[in-house]
Amino acid sequence: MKKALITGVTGQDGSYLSEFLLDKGYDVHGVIRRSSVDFRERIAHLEGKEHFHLHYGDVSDSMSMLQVVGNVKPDEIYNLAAQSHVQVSFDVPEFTADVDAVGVVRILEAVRQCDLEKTCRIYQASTSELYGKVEEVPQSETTHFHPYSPYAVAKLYGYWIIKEYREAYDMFCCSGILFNHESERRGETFVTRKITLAASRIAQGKQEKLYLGNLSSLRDWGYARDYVECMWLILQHDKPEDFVIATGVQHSVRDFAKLAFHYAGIEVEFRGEGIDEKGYDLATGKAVIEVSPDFYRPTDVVNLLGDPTKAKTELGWDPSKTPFEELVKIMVDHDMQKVAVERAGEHVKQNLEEYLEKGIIK
Ligand code: NAP
Ligand code: F7E
Repeated sequence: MKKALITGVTGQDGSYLSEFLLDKGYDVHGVIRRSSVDFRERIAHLEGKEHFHLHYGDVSDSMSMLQVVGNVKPDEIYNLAAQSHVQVSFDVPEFTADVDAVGVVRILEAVRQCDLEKTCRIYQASTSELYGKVEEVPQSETTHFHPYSPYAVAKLYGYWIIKEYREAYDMFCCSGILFNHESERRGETFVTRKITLAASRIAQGKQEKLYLGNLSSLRDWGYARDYVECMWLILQHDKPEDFVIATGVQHSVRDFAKLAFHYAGIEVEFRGEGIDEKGYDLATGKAVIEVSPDFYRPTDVVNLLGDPTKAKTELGWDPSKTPFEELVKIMVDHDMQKVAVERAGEHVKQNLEEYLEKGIIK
């Protein structure tokens, strides 16, 4: 039975990758950080399974990484741990560098110190943010990098240190240069999930308006569940190489919002420009989407489109498994249900309080 160690196991990708590897018959080990909140929502359904194990550790703590790697002796490591929010990286640049850049070399060194460098394969979660202020469209494995945020600069170190250890020590370590991938498990402050949750709340009368930043920003959005398969394929390849993982299809934040609101039952039309642009509900005439400069970034990456040809031809991965429209629908359907359940819960609570007050139930 192969052993995989996943850092960032509690995140969006970590949870899907755990499910994928368990299905493949792996013994899966995840690294978790101590938190004041015990409930790990995305992996709660896996905890207690026979081949799913959790270890305390932190990629900013060399000793803990050395201990986990030494105890587990994994065949494969997937380094998904990161401070992954680009806008937040402007607020916590030093922490982002420690985790997203130096964290990578801590793992590589832990593997070497444990004498596993000839047997353990390592996947590094690299990112399309490396292309930043893009120098060509679409972006492929040969496109120049131009990182454009503290997050991207930190990830650039991660990318190069992986390449360095591959060449210096002949280690099987690779980067997947992943373009944005989303899902119903996406963090709620990333733009797609922020939109699908808000559309669901507005449609069910729980929110008035959604405030967004740059509506014209272009992204190549895929489904996270499909992308974890490619992480695994990269480590099964006969030689260690880096791969772009993307769909090859591009949409704006505005397109995403229009479609998400449509699936939530609200037809939106955008009017105006820049900070004055608004999305109007065609049925009521009310503005349901407005622009707020609070969500503008000091530098923003605005034109990402990946070329997945290499992953398609060399790994046999299918970049068009879940088209954009289906991805948006999956997310909206999930969030419409989540909001409906929350509303039902509030209703039950209200009734219960009323009955207690009136002495109908004790
Ligand atoms: P995510 O949901 O934000 O998950 C990040 C994970 O990293 C969480 O499990 C988090 O743990 C963990 N983590 C953060 N700091 C850590 C530390 N110091 N030590 C150990 N674990 C730590 O991110 P994601 O969307 O799943 O992305 C996974 C990886 O792919 C990240 O490296 C991200 O930068 C990269 N990436 C993502 C995308 C995308 O579109 N999703 C695209 C390209 C690359 P807690 O739960 O304890 O916070
Ligand atoms: O922003 C614009 C924003 O925060 C996408 C991470 O997983 O993917 C992710 O980073 C775009 C940007 O993702 C809002 O300015 C407009 O241009 O959803 P996001 P990201 O920055 O692309 C990459 C590949 C990663 O590696 C990262 O880990 O949308 N935008 N209005 C907004 N963004 C947010 N968050 N909130 C808004 O209100």
